[in-house]
Amino acid sequence: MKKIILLSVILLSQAIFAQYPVWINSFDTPADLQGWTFHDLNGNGNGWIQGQNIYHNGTTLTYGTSGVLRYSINLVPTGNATGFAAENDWIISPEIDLTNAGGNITLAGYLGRQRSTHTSVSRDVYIFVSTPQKQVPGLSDFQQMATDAQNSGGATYKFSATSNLPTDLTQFAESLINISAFAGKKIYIGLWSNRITTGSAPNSQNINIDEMAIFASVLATKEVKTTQNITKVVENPVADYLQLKLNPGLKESTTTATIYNMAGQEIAKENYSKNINVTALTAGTYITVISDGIITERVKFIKK
Ligand SMILES: [Ca+2]
Ligand SMILES: [Ca+2]
Repeated sequence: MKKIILLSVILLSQAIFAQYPVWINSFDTPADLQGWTFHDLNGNGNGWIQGQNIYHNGTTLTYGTSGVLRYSINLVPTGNATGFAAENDWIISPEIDLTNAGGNITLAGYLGRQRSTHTSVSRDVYIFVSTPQKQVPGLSDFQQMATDAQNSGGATYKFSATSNLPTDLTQFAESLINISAFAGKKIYIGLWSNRITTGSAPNSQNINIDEMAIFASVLATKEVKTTQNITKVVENPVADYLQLKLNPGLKESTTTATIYNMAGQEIAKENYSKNINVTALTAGTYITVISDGIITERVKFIKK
């Protein structure tokens, strides 16, 4: 449902562009936060976590059923985290590879609120670009970005939901950020726990993020062709069964194959197997996203 909303928005506004998924993190299980780095700088045991969404059911705070990336100063069923006034917690993503992404690149976030009194749910998004001089950022790089943002009147990139927040607190609002400026780069995303009460979209501390995803209108393939140890289609075009030579880095038992058509619509998703049944597909060109949650690759194939 979420991706359909995203696609409909993009298709309406940019009808001539297909949107390919470049990176998706559902935050559904603890494994979805592998590679992310956590910092609880005020040391109160409260920080960013993967878990169930929190919402107020009218009587009490309770857990929902969605796996989310959550930041909460509220305890379930009641109360506030000790020391929340001095919260200073970061989470930093693993490397997100946009070297094959071009055109219009969109970072989508699906935001949930924890109380109906929270009329704005927003979060500054800090993006570090990997360079040959500094490939992997440190916490201080993100702290500097946050300081620079505060000194210059606000962060450049921001997840924000206000009037589109669903009344049903177990549902999520879509927020889209144009990150086309990062085409061809390798980036890291950092989120802070900071509460900023000024500006048009003040940061709120409590937030449920059901999913984050990056879509691009153009996928280059030159990198794919020149890189060793990468997933390939054994025989293309494909008749009934898509067979892949998997990147050895992928953990086969947890790898999934998600097939998209050239309009960027998800057609099928299944666990990886040696013979992926594609008999139901109509003839044409497709992209399959192969991911074990840590490594994600995209392979184009033609169905006969
Ligand atoms: Ca903390
Ligand atoms: Ca989720």
